Amino acid sequence: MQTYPANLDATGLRLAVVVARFNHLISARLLDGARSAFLDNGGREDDLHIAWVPGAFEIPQAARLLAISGRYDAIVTLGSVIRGGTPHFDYVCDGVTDGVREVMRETAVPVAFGVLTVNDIEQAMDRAGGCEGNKGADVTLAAIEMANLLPALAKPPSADGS
Ligand code: INI
Repeated sequence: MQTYPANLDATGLRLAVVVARFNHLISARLLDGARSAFLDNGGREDDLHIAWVPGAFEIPQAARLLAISGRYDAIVTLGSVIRGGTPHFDYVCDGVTDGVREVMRETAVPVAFGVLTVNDIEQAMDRAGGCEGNKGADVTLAAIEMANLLPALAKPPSADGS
């Protein structure tokens, strides 16, 4: 039996973060969480590149270009879509979730999804460093894990099973 252990060591990894400026207060907190998770796990500040975009709807386009550049081991996407009184919420949510999924399928570069989809600002604050932790940090750990796992999966196993 062969098991691929979870590896959260960010040493040597290059990470790009695409972050939406819309609801800036939330985004800034998510970005703080992402940065801390990367640096606390061995990543270097020089290997962390940040791309701000206007809103969540623009995230997939920027993430796609960063992924196909071949410069990054993983991409982290951050933002928040807060439900209002119009169907706009659903369109933006669908656009960003479908778009990010498509980038992962097309490029095979891990793209972690850290876009909050919430009913109100309080829920967003809870998940951006409040009582429910920091989603930016959580998804960065997922990005690191996938960036380490995918090359290991692609490599033929050696005779000793390592
Ligand atoms: N963008 C967000 O990131 N969050 C939102 O809550 C939001 N709402 O509610 O409208 C939002 N809209 C802007 C959108 O992402 C695009 O930037 C805009 O439509 C231009 O393409």
